[in-house]
Amino acid sequence: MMSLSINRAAMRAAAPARQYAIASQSVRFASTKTLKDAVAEVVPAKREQLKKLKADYNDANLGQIKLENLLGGMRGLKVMLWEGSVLDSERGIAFHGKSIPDCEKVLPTAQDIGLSGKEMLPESMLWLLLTGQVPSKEEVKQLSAELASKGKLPSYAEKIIDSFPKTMHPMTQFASAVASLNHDSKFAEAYKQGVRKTEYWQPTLEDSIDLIAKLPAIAARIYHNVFGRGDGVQKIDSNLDLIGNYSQMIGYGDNEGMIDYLRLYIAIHGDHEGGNVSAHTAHLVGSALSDPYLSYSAALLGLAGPLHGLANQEVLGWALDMQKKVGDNASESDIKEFLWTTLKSGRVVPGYGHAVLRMPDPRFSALSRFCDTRPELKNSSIVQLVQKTSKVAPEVLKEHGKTKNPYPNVDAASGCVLYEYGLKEWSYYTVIFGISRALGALPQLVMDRALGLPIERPKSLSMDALEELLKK
Ligand code: FAM
Repeated sequence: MMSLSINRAAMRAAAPARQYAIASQSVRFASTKTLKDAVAEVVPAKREQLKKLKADYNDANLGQIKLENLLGGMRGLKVMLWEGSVLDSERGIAFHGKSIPDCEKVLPTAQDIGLSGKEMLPESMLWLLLTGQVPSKEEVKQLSAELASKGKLPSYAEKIIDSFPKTMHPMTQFASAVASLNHDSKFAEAYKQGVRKTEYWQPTLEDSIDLIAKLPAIAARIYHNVFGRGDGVQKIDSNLDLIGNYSQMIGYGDNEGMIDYLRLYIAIHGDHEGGNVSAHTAHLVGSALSDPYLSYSAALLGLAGPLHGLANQEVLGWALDMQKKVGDNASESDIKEFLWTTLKSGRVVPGYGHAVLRMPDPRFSALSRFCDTRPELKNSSIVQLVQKTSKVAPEVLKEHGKTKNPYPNVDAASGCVLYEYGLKEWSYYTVIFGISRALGALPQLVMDRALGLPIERPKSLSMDALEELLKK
């Protein structure tokens, strides 16, 4: 077991007055640091880095703002600080500098913590996103145990979820249930008690870990209530990882392929830098010092839009329509014709295009690689159709001439695997994305509080005001 002692000096610098003591109920293995210890070590260095950036470059120019930026959804404007990941249009996502293949090589897997499964664990990704460091196997095991110990829902939240009509979209239920947990927010309570600004990050981290731990149980309860699947109990096994438990709760505890797929899916959907709608929303709402439950609930509502997270639900419905039309073993020209029918009807091709990427999404490639390693997926007609479409669609979209990125994004692949494994209720797919996005959005909220970032408040202008300004 690795021996990593807590850096006491760093802890003191991070929280000089210790007015808010980090609750120490987390499970601890001898001489392995907890995630909270690791974050406490990182915070002073991050504060120092920000101080130096401000001192050296406060007046530096990061580019011009053109009218097209203002009218075009602020594409390309460098106006947000986001620590967990940076998205390069030609290389794709890097989590603290690590590409998905890099992460696949170094992040601990289920096997590494004594379970079966070869994919990286979301717990490992969470650790990386929060601290910038690759955790040891023991640290991940400990984090898994901590999440399991905090995974049970309070009974008031269960009652709230059970009161939702089955016909309410699962994402609306998800966001509402997450918001309800603010009833127990340690940040909100600490703020009420007058916690110091320098210590905000600590209860923010406590809430974030609590919330990440509870997302699977919320998601599973919604799945059971709406679709009648899973045993409806959301029992948590302290020996399982976050996704092992989630899979158990939704009735997939015996399906090794599905469990490992969910681990990969949830790890790589975790963060996609800060400007996407869900991540940006969490940051924006959090900047008003709304607690992590409220901030992440708002993020989920953004994720529920069809141009963002809901695209994974849209893709599956669209691919099944195509399958009905073109049958199994469809030819390229059948697929092309279907693509053109979609485009000519004025709809977007779901699962294609991206606001930043100008290449096939590496997350799509990672999920495709997973399919290639599993015979049950390799032989699936819907997986084959989706893969074939990914080869044909870029040419069609180029010819169509509108989208700046004709390549598949992550949503092109994610749903067909769930479908093949028997999770066929595609209006639920974005909920799974929603379990994942917390891994990136909440760590940034912790950093926002640690760095003392201000409330977000850009300047807006009316068209009259713009005309007046531009005519000058
Ligand atoms: N099919 C047809 N047209 C598309 C298209 C697609 N897949 N992607 C973009 N376009 C159109 C777009 O609607 C726009 O048309 P107008 O000029 O008529 O408004 C034009 O091409 C230029 O758009 P862009 O600059 O290339 O893309 P944006 O940055 O405006 O939008 C997306 C990015 C992702 C919203 C857009 O590509 C899209 O609607 N894709 C389909 C939905 C989807 O898959 N979303 C999921 C994105 C995913 F990564 C995620 O967030 N989970």
